[in-house]
Amino acid sequence: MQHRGVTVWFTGLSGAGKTTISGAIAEILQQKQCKLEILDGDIVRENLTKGLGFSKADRDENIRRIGFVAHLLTRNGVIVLVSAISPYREIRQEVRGKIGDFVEVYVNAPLTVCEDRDVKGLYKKARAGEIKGFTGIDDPYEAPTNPEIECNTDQEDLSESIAKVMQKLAELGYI
Ligand code: GGZ
Ligand code: DAT
Repeated sequence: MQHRGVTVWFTGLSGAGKTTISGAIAEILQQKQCKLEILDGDIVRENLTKGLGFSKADRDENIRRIGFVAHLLTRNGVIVLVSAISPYREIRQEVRGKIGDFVEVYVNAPLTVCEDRDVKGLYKKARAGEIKGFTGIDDPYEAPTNPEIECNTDQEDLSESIAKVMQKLAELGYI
């Protein structure tokens, strides 16, 4: 399939569904022979941003580096799927401005739902005080004010979330 380069940026709380939705989108795009790359916070933090923690400065640096790589790929025609909590609005806006071809997906589920899911058991640890500065518990999350797409993963199933993203990418002329 012919397509343009774009960064699709999934932001939201831990456990909201960023990795699940972006992984499913990646599978669909791969089947269509699209050029794509996944930059997932978890993986990126093991190499590109290894050593960074979760202070505001470190999170912003994490996002800036991910944004830099996403920009390089995007301008070479790749569809880049980024999944990172990216809790601060200002740095998301900065990255958007640099990349240009940028589609923000707010993966939105209430904290209580994310906490019930507790995919990796980290909320339990955060509540027990074993992890400090956990997003949503004792660290902020600034929701996007005007995302291109919002997936309410507590109310819609995965196929609906996928459809929203695919439809918007088509509508914007990227695929
Ligand atoms: C938030 C944390 C923290 C703290 C470890 N706060 O569910 P996960 O495990 O896979 O997603 C979280 C991931 C967040 O990394 P990001 O690079 O996406 O964060 S940011 O965009 O804010 O830079 C979680 C785990 O790392 N994790 N400690 N204190 N999430
Ligand atoms: P994140 O990458 O945001 O930390 P995840 O993808 O690892 O989150 O976990 C999300 C969990 O929520 C996973 O167990 C699947 C579930 N889920 C339920 N409905 C969903 C939907 N519509 N979209 C994505 N995930 C959903």
